[in-house]
Amino acid sequence: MLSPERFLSDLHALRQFGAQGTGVVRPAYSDPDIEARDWLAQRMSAAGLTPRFDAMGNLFGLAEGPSLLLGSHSDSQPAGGWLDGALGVVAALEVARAARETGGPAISVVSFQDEEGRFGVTTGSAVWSGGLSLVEADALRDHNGVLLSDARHAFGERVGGEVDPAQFTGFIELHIEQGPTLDACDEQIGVVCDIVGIRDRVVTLRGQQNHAGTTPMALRRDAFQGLSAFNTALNDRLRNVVTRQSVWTIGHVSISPNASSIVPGEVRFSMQWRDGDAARLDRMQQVIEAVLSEIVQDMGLEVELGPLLGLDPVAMDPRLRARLEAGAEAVAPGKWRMMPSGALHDATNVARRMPVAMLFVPSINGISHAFEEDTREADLVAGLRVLAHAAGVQG
Ligand code: HGY
Ligand code: MN
Ligand code: MN
Repeated sequence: MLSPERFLSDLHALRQFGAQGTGVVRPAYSDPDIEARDWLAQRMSAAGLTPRFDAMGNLFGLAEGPSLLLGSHSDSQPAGGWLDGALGVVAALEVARAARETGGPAISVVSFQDEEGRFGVTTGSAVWSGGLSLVEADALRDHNGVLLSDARHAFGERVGGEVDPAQFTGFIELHIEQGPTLDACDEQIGVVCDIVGIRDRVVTLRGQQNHAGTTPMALRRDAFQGLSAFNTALNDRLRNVVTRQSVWTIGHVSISPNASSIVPGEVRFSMQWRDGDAARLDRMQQVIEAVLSEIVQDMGLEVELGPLLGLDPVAMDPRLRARLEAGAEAVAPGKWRMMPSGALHDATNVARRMPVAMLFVPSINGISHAFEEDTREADLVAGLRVLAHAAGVQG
C-alpha cells in the first residue's frame, strides 16, 4: 500500500545529506551528493528494484521488463532547498515500492545527475537522452574550472552499463512549483502543460587592470563598469522584445583580480534567459549580443562569448497529462489547475525519448533555490497520491 508516512520519513532522511540550516548544499558530484545516491541505491534495492549508475552518475532503480519511469534529481543548487528534485525522487520510490507490494504495474525510478547545472543545463538527463554526447559533456567546466570528466570519476566502480531508454513507456516527474501561483491561489496541484526554454552562456569582458588611485576615470578600461553598463542597457533594450513570462538573469559574477585598489581587468558572468517561445529566445539573444558589442566598442573592452547552452520549450504528452488531470480531480477536486513550468526540468530532455508529463505541488510563498524553500505536508502527500493515481498504483 502507498504509505505517506514511509514517504515522508524517506524524504527527511534524504534531507540529512548536505543539510545546512533548513536547506541543503548537495551539488552534483560533491561528497553529500554521492552519499545521498548510495543511500538511494540501498532504498531502491530494499524496494525490490535493481540499482544502476550510468557513466554520468544518473541513478536508476530498475523494474524488470518494460516499465513506467518516475523520478527527478537529488543534486541541489550550491545553496538549495530540501525539496527541489528530492521530492520527485522519493515520491517515485514510494510509488514503485507500493506497486511491487500490491502487484501493480512495473515502475522504475531515476535520480538524474547535475540537474542543477553545476556543469551545464540539466547535464545528466541531457547525456542520457542523447541531447549531449558524453565527450561534449566531459569538456564542460564548473565556475571553479573543474572539468566534468574529472568530477564524474568520483563514482568510480559504482558505474554499471548504460540504461536503455527504450525499456521505459513514459516518464512522470513530480516537483515543487518553485513559484507563487498555487500557494497564492490556495490550490494543491498543478498539472504542467509546457516547460519553458532556456539559453545560458558565460560572457567574459576584458579591459586593462590598473591602479585605482592613479588611473584617471577617462582613461580606464574597467571590465566591471562594462558589465554594469551592459546590464542597465540590456534591461532597457529587451523591453520591446519580451513578455511578462520572459526572464533573464546575471546570477554568477567573477571579477578579476577582485581587489579594492585595482581597476578590474576582467569580469566573467553567467547570462541566462528563459521564455516559452523559442523564437523569442532567439530575439533576446540578438539583443544581448548587440548590446554587448556596443558596450565593448564604447568602453574599449573586449568580449568573449562562451558556448551557448540551452533547451527549447517542450509540451507535455496529452495522454499522460490526462492521467494526471484525472488524479488531480480525484485527490484535490476543484483545487488544481493546468499551468506552464517557468523552471527547467529533466522532463525536457527525457521528452526526446518517450512521452513525458509533470505535476507540481505548491511552494510556500513561492520561494525556491533558497534555504527557506518548503511545502506543507498535506500538499506533499497530495502530490504523491496524484502521482500514484497517474501511474495506476493503488493509493
Ligand atoms: O534552474 C532551473 O530551472 C532548474 O531548477 N534547474
Ligand atoms: Mn529541480
Ligand atoms: Mn532547481
